[in-house]
Parts: sequence; structure tokens; C-alpha cells
Amino acid sequence: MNSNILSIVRQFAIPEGEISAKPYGNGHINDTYCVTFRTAQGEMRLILQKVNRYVFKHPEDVIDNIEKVTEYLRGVIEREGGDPRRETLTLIPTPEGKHFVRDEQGEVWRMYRFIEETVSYDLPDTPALFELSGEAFGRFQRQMGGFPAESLAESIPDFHNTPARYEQLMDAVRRNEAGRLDEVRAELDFCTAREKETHALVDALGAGEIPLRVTHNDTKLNNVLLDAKTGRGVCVIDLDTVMPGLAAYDFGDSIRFGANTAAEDERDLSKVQLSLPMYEAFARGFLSEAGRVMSRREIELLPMGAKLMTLECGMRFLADHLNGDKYFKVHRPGHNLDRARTQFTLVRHMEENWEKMLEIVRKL
Ligand code: ADP
Ligand code: GN1
Ligand code: MG
Repeated sequence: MNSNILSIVRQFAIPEGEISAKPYGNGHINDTYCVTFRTAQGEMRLILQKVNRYVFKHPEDVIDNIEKVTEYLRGVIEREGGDPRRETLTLIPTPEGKHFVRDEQGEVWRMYRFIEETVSYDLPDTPALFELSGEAFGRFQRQMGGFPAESLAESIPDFHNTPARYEQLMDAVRRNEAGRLDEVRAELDFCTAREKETHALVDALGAGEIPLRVTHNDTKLNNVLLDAKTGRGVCVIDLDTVMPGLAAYDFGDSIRFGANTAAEDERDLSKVQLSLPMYEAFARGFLSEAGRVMSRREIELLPMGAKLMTLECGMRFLADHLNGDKYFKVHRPGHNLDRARTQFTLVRHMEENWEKMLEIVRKL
């Protein structure tokens, strides 16, 4: 095992014992390891993560946000009769009581309790399971309802500001840093044709039609742990981007990932479609929890959230491809371009099914 990792692990307040660690999960951002301790009493697992410093310019602020959010959630979960050690993340402290360790390279590391007997899916599953993940993300939003949003740092400025994301893409085009511009003309035309629409949600917010809430902002399927036996949502994880946002962001990002009939990086675009049964199932689960606190206008704008989060994510993948793959982890040449293409294909399918998407939400 990497001796650096061992020395990092030892700096947290953890039991004595034999330690092993291996890379874990399929996140695109942080470096995640599953750490196992073998002691006389048995085995115990923890999650160790190196926070991505390219993505999070102020990692201490991210840790600070997570401390506040998990502490708040622990109180809510206890009041609702749940188990806070399973239903929200628990940061492991150092002996000095800090919740991170900084190594010699200046990298920030954190450790969480491993939430056992759960699964996280990297691919869309059945509508029934997707409905349960909708319930979990909806519950998260409802439970965060009374949290003082102004106490959170903005971990990534303009994270879901779709017009700002469009401008970042245009900036990447102007710089053409990796010299890849000529191969992406068709994708850029696709975005340019939808520039006006990128404003739909921020305009509704600006006009006071919908409220700012504390949202998760990264609600893809593998950011919720489901009970391994029952499939029920146990814990919403990956709290790095919990910030003020719109209900439509959380709804939309889940649909973008989980109602796609193919993987996010599928190269055969004929496999990429919007599954209306998955869309409906998620909407039902999400609204059963978050719907209790949402206004009519917010609910009406959920389909727009699905479309804009998909378009926005496609623009982010495309910009990263043009910038030379600095932000998202890539595992093959052209990986970000493949991801961008699936997103744009999905947007096209949403446009073709737009009336049905509106109708499903109306009906629920
Ligand atoms: P990233 O920001 O890179 O996506 P995540 O925080 O989502 O990183 O973690 C990556 C993966 O590790 C998750 O998708 C999940 O499978 C697993 N994971 C993270 N935290 C825990 C935890 N506390 N217990 C069990 N599994 C976890
Ligand atoms: C990243 O961290 P992860 O893999 O759960 C990204 C999301 C994107 C997603 C696309 C902090 O999510 O915004 O939607 O990849 N997270 C961050 O798969 O940028
Ligand atoms: Mg994640």
C-alpha cells in the first residue's frame, strides 16, 4: 500500500490495527479509498478521500460546509426517529478535533464512517429502485428546509448557473487550449441554438417566481446509498456541493443520469434515450418528499430542470474536453467528448418528449 496513504490514515483518531486501503467507487472528482482495519475485535471499514483541489479552490470551506450540514441533519434525523450514523455522513476527527488532514503537498484528506450494507448504482436500474432514490433526494431537500443557507460557503461559484456555464464553454472555445475545436463544431452548434433557453431557471429565480433553497446539486444515482436488501434510500452522500440552489437542479441532475437508458459515457448514441417510466418513477419519489414544501411553480419547472441540467452537464464535459480534460477524471481519449455527446442526445430526446414530460409532472 502507498506509504503516503498509510501515514494519512494514521493521523485520524482511529483504532490500532492492521490497515489496508484500495481505490473505491466511480466518482469523477475526488480520489476515494476504502480503508480496512483489522483489530482483535474484527474488521472495520472507513472511506478516505483526497479532495480535488483543482475543482474545490478552498477545500477547508468544503469540509466546514459538510460539518455544518451533517450536524444539522443528525438533529433532524434523530427527531424523525432515524439512525444518524447510517442516514447521514459522519466525518472522522483527528486527535486535535479537526475533520481533515493536510499532507506535505498541501492536499486535503478527509475520512468518513463507511455506511455498510448499502449499494450505490453506477447505471440506471429499475423504476422501483429509481423511485426510492428520488424519495431519498427529495427527503434530503425537505430535511434541509430549515437550514440557514447563508452559513454555507459557495464551494463552487455559479455551479448550476447555466448561462454562466454557457459563457465558460464559449471561453474554452476562444482559448482552444487542447487544439480540439475543429472536431466539436456540431456539438457547439447544438449549444448555441439553445443559448436563450439556458436562462429559463435563473430568470424565474430573478423574477421571484421560485425560491432559493439549500440543495445537494450533485444528485446522480451513485451519490445515494440504498439499502442492500430493501433498496430504500439510506443516505445521501457526496455533500461537497451542498449550497443554495433550486429544487429543479436536484430533480434535473438525477433525471439526467438515471433516466438515461444508457451509461453517461456510452459511445453508441442509438442506445441513449429518455426513459419515461424512469422519469415518472423518480418524479413520484422526489415529490412524495420534497413536494410537501414546494410551490406549484417550482413543480411546473421540474421538467425544465431536467433539460437544463442535461444541457449544462454536456456543456461542462465539452468545455473540459476543449480545455484538455482538467476537471473530470477521464479513462480514455475523448472520454469527455463521449460524455458530452450522450448529454446532447438526451436533450434532443427530452425535446421530442417534452409534452409527455410536462404531463407526467402535472399528473403527479
Ligand atoms: P466523488 O465526489 O468523486 O463522486 P463520492 O463522495 O461520491 O466522490 O464517493 C465516491 C463513491 O464512494 C460513491 O459513489 C460511493 O460508492 C462510495 N462512498 C462514498 N462515501 C461512502 C460512505 N460513507 N460509505 C460507503 N460508500 C461510500
Ligand atoms: C461530478 O463527483 P461526482 O462524480 O458525483 C460533478 C457533477 C457532474 C457529474 C457528472 C463537483 O459528480 O457536477 O454532474 O460529475 N461534480 C462536481 O457525472 O463537479
Ligand atoms: Mg460522487
